[in-house]
Amino acid sequence: MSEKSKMSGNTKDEQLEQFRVDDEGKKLTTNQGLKVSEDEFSLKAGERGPTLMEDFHFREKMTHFDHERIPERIVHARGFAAHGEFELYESLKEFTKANFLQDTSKKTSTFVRFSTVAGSRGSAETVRDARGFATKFYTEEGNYDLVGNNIPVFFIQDAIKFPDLVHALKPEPHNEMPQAASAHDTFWDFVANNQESAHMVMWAMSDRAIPRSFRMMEGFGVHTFRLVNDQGKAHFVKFHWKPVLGTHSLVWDEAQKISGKDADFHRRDLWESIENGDYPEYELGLQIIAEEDEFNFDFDILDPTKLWPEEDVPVKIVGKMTLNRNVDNVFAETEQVAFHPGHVVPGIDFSNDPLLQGRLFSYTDTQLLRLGGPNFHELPINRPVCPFHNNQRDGFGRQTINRGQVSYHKNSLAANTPSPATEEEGGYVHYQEKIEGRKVRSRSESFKDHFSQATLFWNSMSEPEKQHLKNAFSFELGKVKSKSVRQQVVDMFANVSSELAATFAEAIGAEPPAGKESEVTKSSPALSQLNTKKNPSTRKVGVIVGNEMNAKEVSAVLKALKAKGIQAECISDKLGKPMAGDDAEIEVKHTFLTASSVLFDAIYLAGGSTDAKFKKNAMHFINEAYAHYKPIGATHEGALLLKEAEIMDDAGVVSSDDMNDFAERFADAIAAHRHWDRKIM
Ligand code: HDD
Repeated sequence: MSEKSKMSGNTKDEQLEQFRVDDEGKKLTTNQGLKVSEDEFSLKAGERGPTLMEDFHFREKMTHFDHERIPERIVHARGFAAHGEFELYESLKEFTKANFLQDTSKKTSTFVRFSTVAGSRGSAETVRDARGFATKFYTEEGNYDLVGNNIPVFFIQDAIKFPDLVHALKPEPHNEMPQAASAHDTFWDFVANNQESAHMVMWAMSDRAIPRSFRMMEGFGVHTFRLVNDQGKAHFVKFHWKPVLGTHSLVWDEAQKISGKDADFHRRDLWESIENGDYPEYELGLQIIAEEDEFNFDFDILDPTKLWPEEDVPVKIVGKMTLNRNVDNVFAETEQVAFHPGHVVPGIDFSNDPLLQGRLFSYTDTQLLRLGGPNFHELPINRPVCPFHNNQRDGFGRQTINRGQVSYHKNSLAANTPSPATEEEGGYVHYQEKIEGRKVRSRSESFKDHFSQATLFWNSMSEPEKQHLKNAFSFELGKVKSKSVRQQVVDMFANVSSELAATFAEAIGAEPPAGKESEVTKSSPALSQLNTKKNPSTRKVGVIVGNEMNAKEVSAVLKALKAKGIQAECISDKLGKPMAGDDAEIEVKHTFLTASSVLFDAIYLAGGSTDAKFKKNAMHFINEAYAHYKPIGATHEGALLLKEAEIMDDAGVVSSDDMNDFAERFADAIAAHRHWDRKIM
């Protein structure tokens, strides 16, 4: 293991260390430890003769290779993960007895896997989709998994519909198209015929579904859970992760282009940030509702298609997670990690949300297939950092060597051990909720309002965000071939907003929607990304440099940007150092062929001499960045290009002869993320 990857005091990291192996500098052996003398040629009867069965090395090497793949996750197949630590700001003793939420001096190791939902393991990452945000806390009382998404609500209300939802969303079965996209008939047919999906569809069509980075998206536990304190008192809770950098998105045209230019855009961003020491941080937030207030809302708090508006139930920020180490091996860690919403610790309990209840079955079931048997908890990444003892034995890949003759409970031969722990000893006791009812297959009346919060979401959007929603619906339904499905969706979303439905109806040639305007006028400002934190830190600027540029002054600008955490990478017509004298800090990392404006947050035209071809390439960068509302800066001869593009005084376009003034104003423009106030259709 490299020195860098050691995290002192991180209990999970210390445990993983026992399993790490460095092969570099070692002799090649078989899996039995036998040193191998030849690895290029199989054993043959004569140089030109047939290969022999007795070539055990060939057989072992080939057999292992033949079995290297495991089934990909049925959903969330495409994911990327990192290790981290969670620290608590204040004790939550009042609400929960969970050990890792008591003591502010204690750090808990975590492992987070981010993912898209629909695409296969090799699909592009900037597609329109929800993102998984699954966190494993390795606590002293066992693993606690918060298996959430970056969208706070879900498409359906009952887990029994999950296979239908996923069948409709995934590529269509007859031709396996389209990959990692909801823009097709079966998904929208499902939506129109399962109208509880309305609220989440609004989120999925919004900018939230095309995040700029895993580091800049929120996470939500979605369901209502319970916190239980040491007095046995319970509160309802919703979990939030709030990114310290704020919540930011791509624009659709950019997201599509990135899918081609860099299918690994999000994992690269996460990986590089951690390698650079720009550790992603997320604050943990709780919304808490007293049990007595369960029925004081105009929605059912057990309904997973509903959020709790932050203005009504404030988010209490209680701690922070920092992701500070990349994995050593993607398969061993990211691929083999097994999350489960049912992995809880004392002090955290479930609610009767029917979606959550079904999830409690599905996750173990899927791991049995995916990870090949019941011993997946023994894989290094899944092992708790506390000891575990029970009477479970055997099965594929068993690693633990349980000693002794007893593997049953109750017994006398081992003094009835391992024995259940009392509550005082840390034994998990389920919250004793009183339940009365008839066995029924039905939806509660209180789950039947599908549109109010979809309208709340619409009402909360800024004008640019509303425009993006209109465009997204027009795009997605424009790809739907069935006229009937298109019309059904128009009529459905007329219940959310007639303005929205009328706009996309026109774009897709559907009849204007029938139906009346929603009566919901409430909005929740917390839902708009325009109100998020604005921070220039870790933003990436593409610096276009020509020959004989003023390297000294440009270096000063880059230094000033760096001081604000902004990263600059130079682009030109060839790699190396531009003919700029001897300033070592200007090094061209990308050419016009290998870079693209869509891979940067902002473009800086740093001047220097240019020929016609160079100018054409630079103009392409400028026009594209402009169309994606990105900050554009220019100094020296770069300002001439701005003039030529006729965008000199436009929103988010900065130029100056004074380098200090320029760096300040350009950094502000970068912090703003996007400049919507441009005349772009
Ligand atoms: Fe799920 C994976 C999140 C509903 C069944 N889910 C999975 C992952 C995340 C979520 C983040 C990837 C974990 C990882 O990185 O390994 N799922 C959610 C959220 C839901 C949700 C936030 C709604 C609130 N899921 C849901 C339902 C079911 C499932 C209703 C089935 C009843 N989910 C699965 C699964 C997966 C999974 C099939 C696939 C791989 C895995 O579990 O480990 O069992």
